Amino acid sequence: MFSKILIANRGEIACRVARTCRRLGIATVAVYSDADADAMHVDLCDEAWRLGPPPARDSYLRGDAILEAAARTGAQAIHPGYGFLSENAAFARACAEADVVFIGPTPEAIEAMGSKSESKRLMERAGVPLVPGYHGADQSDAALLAAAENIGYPVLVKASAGGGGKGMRVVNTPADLPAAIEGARREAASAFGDDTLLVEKFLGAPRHVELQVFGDTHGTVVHLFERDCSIQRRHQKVIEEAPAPNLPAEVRAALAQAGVAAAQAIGYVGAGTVEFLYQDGRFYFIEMNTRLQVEHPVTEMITGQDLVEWQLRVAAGEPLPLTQADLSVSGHAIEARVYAEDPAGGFLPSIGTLRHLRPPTEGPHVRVDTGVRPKDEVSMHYDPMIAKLVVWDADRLSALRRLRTALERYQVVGVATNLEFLGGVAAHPAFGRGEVGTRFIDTHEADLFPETTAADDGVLALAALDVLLRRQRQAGTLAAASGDPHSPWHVPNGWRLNDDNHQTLVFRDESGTQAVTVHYRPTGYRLDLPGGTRLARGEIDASGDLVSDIDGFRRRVTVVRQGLDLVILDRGRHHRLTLDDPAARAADRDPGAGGLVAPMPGKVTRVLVEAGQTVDKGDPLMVLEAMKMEHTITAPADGSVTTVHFETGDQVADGAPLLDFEAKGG
Ligand code: MV4
Repeated sequence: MFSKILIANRGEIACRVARTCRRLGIATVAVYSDADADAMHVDLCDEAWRLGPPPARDSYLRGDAILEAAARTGAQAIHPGYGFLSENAAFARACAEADVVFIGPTPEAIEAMGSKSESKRLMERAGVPLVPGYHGADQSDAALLAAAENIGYPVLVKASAGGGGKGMRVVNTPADLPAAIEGARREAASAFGDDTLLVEKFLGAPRHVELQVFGDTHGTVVHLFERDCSIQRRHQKVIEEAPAPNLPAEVRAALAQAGVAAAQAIGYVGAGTVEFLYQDGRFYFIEMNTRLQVEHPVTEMITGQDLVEWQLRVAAGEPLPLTQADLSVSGHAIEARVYAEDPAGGFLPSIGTLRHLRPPTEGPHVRVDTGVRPKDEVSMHYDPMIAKLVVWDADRLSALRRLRTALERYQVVGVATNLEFLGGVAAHPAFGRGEVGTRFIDTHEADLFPETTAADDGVLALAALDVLLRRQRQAGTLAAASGDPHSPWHVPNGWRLNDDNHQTLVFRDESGTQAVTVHYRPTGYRLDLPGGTRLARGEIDASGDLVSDIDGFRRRVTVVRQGLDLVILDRGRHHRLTLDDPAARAADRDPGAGGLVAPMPGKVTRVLVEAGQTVDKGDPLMVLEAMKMEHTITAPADGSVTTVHFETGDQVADGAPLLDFEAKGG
């Protein structure tokens, strides 16, 4: 077994490989780009080697730099992970030439499976069922046209060197075929440097079922059962599971036999995935992937095997750890890919800082494979995956229940994510019935992309309660720090002369603004909400969570605040609100002048500081009442108050300078 390996990847898969190496006592070398200098995978490895600037072509795709790192660190083997160089035959060859073990299949197997046409020819010889089609050497228009006639329309034109659906064109009539061939050739030549095409019968609504296979260097090949990867969006897998739901036993057995035959036909070594389409009770080979796939954890969860450990042992020349007879399926596992992307914005990547990041608690039923930590940046340089959330239970419905709960508990603030979208898929009745197919998202689009709705009373009550409790805590802090801690002016209870203590909070979200009038009560707050009145009370606990009691209904929610923005994370929903505070906006409007002005005409209800007092950014300085709302003037930065222009009870005009302020070092 190796004593040190280099992990030629980043993110969650690099962390995942490092975890197995640590468990096996194998030293690890990380490689990183400048964008990943502080990344989690670097910290998880024993050593780290800088590859270069962030772009993958200047870092993680630089085989020469990776091999130099292996030589300089004495790594005996390289684990490529997935993506990057994991299916690059030239890199696998360069490893062999550098006398470094490439943890994966032979360059020949990578090359053979990299060509759809060649892989189909090999599978045909091995008796593996193929989609009816043509994958011959004669690439003339006439040959392809004749093939399409023979197959029957609609047909699918595919690039032989393509993958993941790139360069695929559905053709419904003979008249459309010449242009489709021309376009597919052009695209294949530019994308893959190879314009070889194949023509297949188009399957309208297939399931995507794939078989995990494993071969060792002693000629043994086993399978570790199948995965269903049908829930995809534009060839990007979203949810995967094992075993495939509602697959007849005889199909399952035949598919496994075909997959093993496929791997044996090419003397496959290492972890591999044989991909099939399944439709109308029949399955068809489409391609074989010569890497450890993103979704391998669901196979690990139902077999209890560590596939990276298998890879390391096989690459070190050991026989497969188990025989086929030793392997069996236990329970059901589902994986959801958590991404920093915006479903409402066409699933475009969402770049930003993970201001708040709290995965669900891991255990025997929940696994989180991630490569990011709180405050990390999701950059545009790489795939914006946040984590793979994997759940397991004794059966599919139990696993599904765990998935829904785990998704609800996955908290991410700072970037848009697909968490709510994933929750929608997991909660969809059709998914619950196992009606999975590659057209699932298209079919149920209306359910999966609901209209955004305004914050309801429940959310508004939580937001108001959080604001009030934090103000109460802030006032307490200020009172304690002031010379007169027991002054009634420090009590944030909306006190008014000859009037009920109340104030109004205005919250804004995508749907507009909503007001909450707050009436102070000895035991909490009576809130007048758009839909009625509720009694709210609670506390901010030590972790910063809001422990709320709204009309006796108690629950803990996380509220992440930044300035006037609040994100309420409650049962999987992320409610984004902004506290509309004209005074704060006024301070923002003119923070530099040193003067803090009245955002509108009003009356000074509280003066919380005096001339010469030092304050921190955000500290409340003065409170105005205007439009039946209370507006707190806060310190725009750390600094000190130099002059206070008004006293409690004074009327002030819009724009009147209220206090003079000097920023620290200003
Ligand atoms: C197909 C197909 C329908 N008919 N081939 C091939 C690459 C794979 N990632 C997508 N591929 C497909 N090949 C024939 N003859 C439909 C797809 C396909 C698909 C397959 C599985 C899972 C998701 C998919 C999404 C779009 C298209």
